[in-house]
Parts: sequence; structure tokens; C-alpha cells
Amino acid sequence: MSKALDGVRILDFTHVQSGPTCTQLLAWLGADVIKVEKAGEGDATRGQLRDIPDVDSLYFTMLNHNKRSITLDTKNPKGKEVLAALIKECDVLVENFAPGALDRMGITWKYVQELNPRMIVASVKGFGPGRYQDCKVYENVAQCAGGAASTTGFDDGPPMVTGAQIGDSGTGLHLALGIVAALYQRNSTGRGQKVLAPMQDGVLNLCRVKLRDQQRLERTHVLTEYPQYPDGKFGDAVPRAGNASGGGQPGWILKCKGWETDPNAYIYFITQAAVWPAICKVIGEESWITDPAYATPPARLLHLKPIFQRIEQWTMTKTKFEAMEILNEFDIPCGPILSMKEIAADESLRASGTIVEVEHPKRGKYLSVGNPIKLSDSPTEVRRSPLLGEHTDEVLAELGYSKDAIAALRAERVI
Ligand code: CAO
Repeated sequence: MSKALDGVRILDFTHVQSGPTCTQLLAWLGADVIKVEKAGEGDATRGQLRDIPDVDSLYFTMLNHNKRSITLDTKNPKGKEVLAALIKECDVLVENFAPGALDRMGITWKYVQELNPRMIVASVKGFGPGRYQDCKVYENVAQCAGGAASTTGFDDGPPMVTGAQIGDSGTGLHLALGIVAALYQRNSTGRGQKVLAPMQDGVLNLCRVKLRDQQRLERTHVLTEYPQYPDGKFGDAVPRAGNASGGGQPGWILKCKGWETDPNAYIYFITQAAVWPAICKVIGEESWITDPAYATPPARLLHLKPIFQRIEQWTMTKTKFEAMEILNEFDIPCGPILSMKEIAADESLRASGTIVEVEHPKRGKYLSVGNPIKLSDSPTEVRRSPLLGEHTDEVLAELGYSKDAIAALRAERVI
């Protein structure tokens, strides 16, 4: 079956997580992704957090599926010639080097445009133009600068970063969308363009609701769905909201049976207004259906803590899965706190290809997250990540290099 991005060639200059997330998605959607790496070293993540000596780490393998790898010293004049040939052949150059690194390599926008005016140059940077534009940035820096850390955690604790890699993988997603849009626009203009996804901006986009709350707070001086209401004090910036829902339907994480020994024996419970009578019946508090102190959403906001304490008395008598079964019968929105161990074994995620088992020649079988975006006419087959330089000869041959010319480049350590 054909793939959505068949025929699109990506010159992949990405490393670590943000850029590789983007190009992996494009590869899963059918693009031919040629990853350019430093000879001998490769992407730094090949060697980071290794669980098997001398074998590409899971960090690398899980971010670089379906790509081809070539090694190339792009600072060597002969390496730059190869790169020029690749720029002429490819549609998109994706990079997430530190600010200025691409220019220092001589790969300026002007240079690329002269070689291939149709080329799209897509970049992840830590910050957009402004006072931090020259800074190197990793995941948690972006979470802190994008508003996630100041709004995550509990009111009486320090700012917290989240386990979801919203700075890296989140920005990779943003960049992938920008690239696909630029490819679409090129159909009518015939021209390439620059695409920039700064990590701070990407995180802020994902924290949009917190900027909403900042403005609500400034106008009304109170956020009634936050755990600080009604007893605590609000300052002039959005506070950390613990496990509050963040939306118009109050929610909280509640203990389930076994919580004393299992750190994940919890459930997320949403007191959606539409099912309030059902919630009252399930927990055995039928009088709350009509009691004016509990009957309406605004009234309940004044009593959220005791309400959740009472619901927790009920959830603690059930495992999280038993509670799910019962609550789902009444359409009460809830979700189990699943550990990575439980997710790895999840049959539905495996059946849908979101959890995949991949065979690797050096590490054997490993689990990965497959493509979470499902296209009915462009299914994803996850192929293992490439070994360092595995496709150098193949790609150079496609560019017209003879076997002798390739051997000469190798002898001079250009590839
Ligand atoms: N041949 C020759 N040189 C190469 C090369 C190749 N194939 N590939 C890379 N290089 C060179 C670069 O040109 C650069 O050289 P200069 O410093 O002389 O210009 C050098 O390798 C290092 O590149 P870098 O500065 O991007 O890498 P770093 O390890 O120092 O920094 C990071 C890593 C992630 C902090 C930085 O790249 C960055 O801020 N990127 C943008 C934001 C980003 O994506 N962050 C998320 C990363 S995932 O957490």
C-alpha cells in the first residue's frame, strides 16, 4: 500500500530527541529519511543510557525507526560536496543543532536556496528570537521556560517537571506539522521556506490553558476549580494545581485498594456534572443528589475536598480496574493510573501498533512506541533503527558515487 509521504526525501540532521521525534514521524508517514551523523560517533544518544555494552541504546533505537543512516564529516570540503548533492536531491532539511551551528558549517539559508530553491529548512531551537535565542536547551529547560514547571506540582512544593517529554517530543510534533504544511504550500508556490519550532513556544502552546487561567485570575482574583479554593490564598500568578482537572469538570487522583504497597493503585476520578446523580448512587450518598450544598456544580466547588475524600472511601474498597468497570457502567469519566509495566503489556495498545516489538540485529527484541497517528490509507510498519553509517554506501551510490569514489572518501575519513 502507498504511504502518505511517499516520494518525500528528508535530509535528517537531527540528534538527541526533539528533532529525531519529528523525522521519525515523517518516516512513519512514508518519507525517505536520511540521517546524517558524524563518522565514528554518530548521534550522542547511541551511547547514552546504554543497557547493553556497545549496542545502540534504547534512547536511540526508539527515536530513529524507519530511517537510513549515513556518516559524513560535513566540515570537510569533500563532505560538504556530498552534502550539496544531498541538498539538491532532498525536499526537506531538518536540524536541531545549537543556534548558529548550521551557519558555522556553511549551510546557510542562502547556500541551501542556491542549491535547491524548493528545499524546506526546518529547525528546532530552544528559544525563538529574543534574549535567549543563542542558548542551548534540553527538555527540562523548555518545560521550565514554557510555563509547564511553574504550573505543575502541589501548592506547597517546588515547581515540577513532567515525565511527558513535552519540550522535546512535543516540539518535534509541532515541527512535523510545520514541515507537512510547508510541503503543501510548496505545491502552489514552487518554493521552499524556513520552518522554526522553538521549544519554549511549543511547551507554552501545550500550557495554553494556564495562560487562560492567568487572565481569569487577574480579572477575578480566584480560580474556583483549583484546590486553593475556597480556603487558600491566591497570589498574582497561576498557582500549581496538584491533580485538579484543569477544565470545567473537577477531578482528582484517588487511592484504590492496595495503595499502601502499590505506588500506582490510584484512579483519576472526574465529577462530571452530567453524571453527578450516578456518582452519588455509586458511593452511597443519594441525599447529595438533591442537597443544595452538593446539587449544583457551583455549590460543589465549595466542598470539593470533602467530596473527593468521600469518593476515595469508596475507591479504596476497589482495585483501580474494579473501580473502572463499575464507573464505566454509569458513564462516569475516570482513568486508571497505569504503570509503564502495565502499559507495556496492554493488549489493545499492542493490537493497534502503538506498542510494538522490534527485532534488532545487535540487541535482539525490544519494545517501542509505534506511530500514535493512524491513517487508514497509510499504515505504519515500524522498522528498526539503522546502525551507524549502515546506508552510507547505498545513499552515496544513489547520488552517483562509484565504489572507488566511496572507498576514497572512506580512506580520507570523510564518511
Ligand atoms: N560533521 C561534522 N560536524 C558535525 C556534524 C557532522 N556530521 N554533525 C554535527 N557537527 C558539529 C556541529 O556543527 C557543531 O559544531 P560547532 O559547535 O563547531 O558549530 C557540533 O557538532 C555540536 O553540535 P551541537 O552544538 O548542536 O551539539 P551539542 O551536543 O553541543 O548541543 C544541544 C546539544 C541539544 C544542547 C544543542 O544541539 C541544542 O541546543 N539544540 C537545539 C535545541 C534542541 O533541539 N534541544 C533538544 C535536544 S533533546 O533534549
